[in-house]
Amino acid sequence: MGKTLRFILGDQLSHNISSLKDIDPDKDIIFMCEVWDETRYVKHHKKKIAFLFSAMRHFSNELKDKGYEVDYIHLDDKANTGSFTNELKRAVNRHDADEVIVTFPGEYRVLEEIKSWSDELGIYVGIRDDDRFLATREEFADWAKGRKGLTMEYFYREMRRKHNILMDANGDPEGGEWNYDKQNRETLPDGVDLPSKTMFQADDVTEDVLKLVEEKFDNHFGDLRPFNFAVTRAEALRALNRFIEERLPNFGKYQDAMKEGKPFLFHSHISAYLNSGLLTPAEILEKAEAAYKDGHAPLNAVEGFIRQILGWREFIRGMYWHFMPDYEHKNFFHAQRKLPDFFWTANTKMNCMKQCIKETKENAYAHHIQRLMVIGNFCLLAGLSVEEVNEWYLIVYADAYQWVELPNVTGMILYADGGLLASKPYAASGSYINKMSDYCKNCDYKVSEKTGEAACPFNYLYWDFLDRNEEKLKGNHRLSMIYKSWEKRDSEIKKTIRENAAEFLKDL
Ligand code: FAD
Ligand code: DLZ
Ligand code: SF4
Repeated sequence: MGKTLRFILGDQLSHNISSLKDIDPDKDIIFMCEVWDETRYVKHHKKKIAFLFSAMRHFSNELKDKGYEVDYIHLDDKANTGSFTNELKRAVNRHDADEVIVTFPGEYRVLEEIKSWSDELGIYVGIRDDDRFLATREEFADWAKGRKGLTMEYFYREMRRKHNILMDANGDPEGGEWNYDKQNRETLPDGVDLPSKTMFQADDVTEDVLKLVEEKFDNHFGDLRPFNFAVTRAEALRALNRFIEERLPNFGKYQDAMKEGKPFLFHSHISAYLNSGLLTPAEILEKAEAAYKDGHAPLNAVEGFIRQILGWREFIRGMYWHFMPDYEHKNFFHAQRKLPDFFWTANTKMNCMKQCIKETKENAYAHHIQRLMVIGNFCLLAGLSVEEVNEWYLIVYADAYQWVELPNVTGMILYADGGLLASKPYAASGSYINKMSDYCKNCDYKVSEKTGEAACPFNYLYWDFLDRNEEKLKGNHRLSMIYKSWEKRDSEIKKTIRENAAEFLKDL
């Protein structure tokens, strides 16, 4: 028998990953590679590349320490051909392997590449399920079958039941309700003590990577330093434990709040660790539920957090595989406007956009409401190109892989799938941003003004968006009240709104 190559992709850094199960340390070789293709299919944020390369290198060292043979190709190795397929070919020849085992990837484009390997290499290529997710693709398809609409809330309830999470002895949801969102919309009062973010010192491995990124990816978006991400499982676990200890009790209450200069608030900041495999969803859910059972965190906080991971994250992945590859080409509103320059520079008079983009540039992170109700809302209202907005979101966040980015962008913020994921567009005027943040008080625009030069652009863009897309949206019963109030508007005001919006969009 020849040798087996166990190929670990950059977002598969889990010691119990399916491709490593039944590994024979005497004969099998673990293969990992840094390749140009993956760094350039979109020009990822510098911090994202640094995080992933450092985490990959640490992971490979841990595997070596466990006694496995690991063949690790560095980006700047002279013979590196720059693609998964060609690097795998070289590895197969080097080791005279007659079998490749890989875990199902996170992106459709990579799956297509993997499917070609068996023919390309002329050997057996085994693709194993990614069992780090709680719902398999088949389970999602079964759940979706025959349903008129796919609603996250119902999927989530099914997952709660199936995995017995936050359920009482009678099989009812803990506390009697499935969802405590009504308690989770508080604004952040002045003087609330915010825990510090968990930060990690760069070691020699990370320093090498930071130098590599400085040298090779200087023209990519984002600030590389300071760099304080966790890059090992042990560090990621420390970040998770501190979240549970210090932030989770307030997570629910302030989940939707935004504050200038405070990017991290009571969120967990674990998505990059979770999506790269340093943490698993099952262990996070277990710790969160235990915090409720021990009386450490209230139900609204724990349920809200569990819903993000067991509900939204699993649902989003299910939607991705259910609707790909068509999903990538959806553009319900035919949105085509070019992404404005300030998405890269943060140089805009709209303070909410400025702050959220600036923090994204600094940290490769923004929390959900910043992504959804500020930046995403603007993209929707301004009719920005679906393709360019997707590319931007895939570039700028350290947690972004297409399986999770695409449904959040095409489905959740842009409604470009025509309502497969959301029952109505998440469109809002400036008053929502004003209610949930303190951005408006430092803005050149006035949130209280609806039209005119000083008016908040979100105000007239909101009505202009609804007006522009009336044909497509007026049949949506969740919007009927809003359209009724638009119809009642004075025609002069409507005209001014349309003119203000046209003027603003022309100058974008
Ligand atoms: P917390 O607020 O602490 O939430 C806990 C966890 O729940 C997150 O770590 C994440 O794993 C999960 N979660 C919450 N909401 C979602 C969601 N909508 N979809 C999937 N998982 C969710 N998340 C990504 O992981 N990668 C992305 O590329 C990504 N792109 C997004 C783009 C847009 C337009 C929007 C609106 C959301 C996007 N999200 C994405 C979801 C969410 O914003 C991030 O998961 C979250 O902000 C990460 O920060 P956190 O770890 O502090 O999350
Ligand atoms: C995102 C990324 C980057 C930037 N570089 C690599 C790499 O060099 N090698 C690698 O194995 N993976 C990388 N990744 C993650 C892959 O893009 C990811 O595994 C696929 O998109 C599948 O989800
Ligand atoms: Fe944003 Fe409008 Fe508030 Fe300015 S006034 S911060 S543009 S919502």
